[in-house]
Formats: sequence, structure tokens, C-alpha cells
Amino acid sequence: MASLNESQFIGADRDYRSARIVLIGCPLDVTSSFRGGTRFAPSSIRKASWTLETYSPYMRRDLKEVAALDLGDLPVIPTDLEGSLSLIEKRVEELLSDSKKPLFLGGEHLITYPIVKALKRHFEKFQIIHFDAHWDMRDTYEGMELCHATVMNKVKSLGIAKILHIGIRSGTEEEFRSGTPIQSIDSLKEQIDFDLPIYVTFDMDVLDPSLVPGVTTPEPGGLTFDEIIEYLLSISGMEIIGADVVELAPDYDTSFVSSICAAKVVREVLILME
Ligand SMILES: [Mn+2]
Repeated sequence: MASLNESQFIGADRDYRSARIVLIGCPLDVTSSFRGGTRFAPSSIRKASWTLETYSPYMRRDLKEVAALDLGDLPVIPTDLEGSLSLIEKRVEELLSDSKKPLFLGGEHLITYPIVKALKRHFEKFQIIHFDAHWDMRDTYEGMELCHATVMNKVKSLGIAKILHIGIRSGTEEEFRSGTPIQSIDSLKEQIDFDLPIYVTFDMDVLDPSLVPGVTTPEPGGLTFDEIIEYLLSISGMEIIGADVVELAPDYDTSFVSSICAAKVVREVLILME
């Protein structure tokens, strides 16, 4: 076993120059409506990663072959939402100028907006795969225009070619009228554009709360881990330009399994991004 370094995700220890993928922790935890706790997620995911093997039997590849570096957390400030969002955007901008692919460890889902905003300036056209129990497509929520419940609406307004929603099982009638969630691997393969690069945004509550209770908004009726793997395998070989794993609130799960699941999702996504 490699030496345990809980300040870094397992295997993400390349030097900056040779790294192709850069992990950034982003403990933004401001706009949650039910309960917060996502500020503790990046460190918990890193710690949980050390319970995993670097080899993925699903992808049949090892993290050791992936040129990744974990740069630690962004110093986001809870009392300055706008400032925190522009800090995220600026960091993504820097990474893209250095030809690195960003993988963000949330934090709340709102972080996807500044990440995609920066990506949009570098990539003319790409599609987003959105794993989530919730649409997050509201115009406003509790008077807020920028929050976890409006984030995918804000992202869409940036002019994204295509957003594919997987695992959605909660939202308003209006949100459900706005589109149809992907229900199977076949429909993902039908709807995905194989010529376009992908950004992956992964809300941990897409998984069933019996497996991942440590999230801000648990929603019964979710996907199993094996189903997630099937979806991820079906985009294997496609160009992934960035990703985030968000909404883990580790303290609601004293068993630590939610964090281990999040770390395992990150491992698979890292391998897919390489
Ligand atoms: Mn959600």
C-alpha cells in the first residue's frame, strides 16, 4: 500500500507540469435549503479514497496510469458567494490555459455554474451529463437566483449544446415538463452526441439514500452503484473535458460509506478522463 496522505486523493500525486487532470476541493456550503455539510466533503472524500485500491476492475485500468494531481482546496468564503464563484471560475480558467482538465470535489452543486462558465470560453460546443435526483432547473428558489436548485438552469442559459439528465426523480411539474430524464443505457446511447466532448456533473444524491445517506437532500428511489458504473462505462473512450462530484454531506453518515462511494465515483471518473 502506498503511504497514506490524507491531504491528497489516492494516486493523484503527479507534479503540476506532467499532470493532465487536476483535482480541486471546493468546500462551498452556502445555499443548501434542507441541511448543509458539504464543506466537509472534499477532505472526507480524500480520506475515503485511501480505503480503495488504485485499480478499477470496472474500467480495467489503474489510477497509477492516470496523470493526476490533487491541488487541495480553494479558499472559498461562506459570507462572499459572488466572490467564491468568481474564484472558482478564475481557477478553472488558469487550469484550462495550462491545458489541464479540472475535476472538482464539492461542495454544493452551485459550483458547476462557474466551472462550466469558464469551460464555455475554451470549448465552443460540448454536452453535459448530469447525474442527480433533482432537476435543479428552477428559475429561482426561495428568492435566490443562484443556488443549488437553479444551477442547471443557469448552466443551460450559458448555451450548452445538450444536457442529459440521469437519475432524476424529484422536481416540480414544470421541471418535468421541461424534458425527459434518461432512464436506461440504451436511451443514453440514443441521445448522446458521440462527436461532442462531455462535462460530467455528479450529484451524489443520484444514488439511492440506502447506499449514500450522507447528502444534503436524500431522495428515495435512487440508482445503485452498479447502474452508475454501467452509465459511466457507456461513455468510456469519449473525450471528457471536466467533471465535478458534489453534494456529499459526510457527517450524516457515521458509517463513512457515503464518502467511500463518492471516492469510488471519483476514481472511476478520473480513469475515464485520462
Ligand atoms: Mn440533487
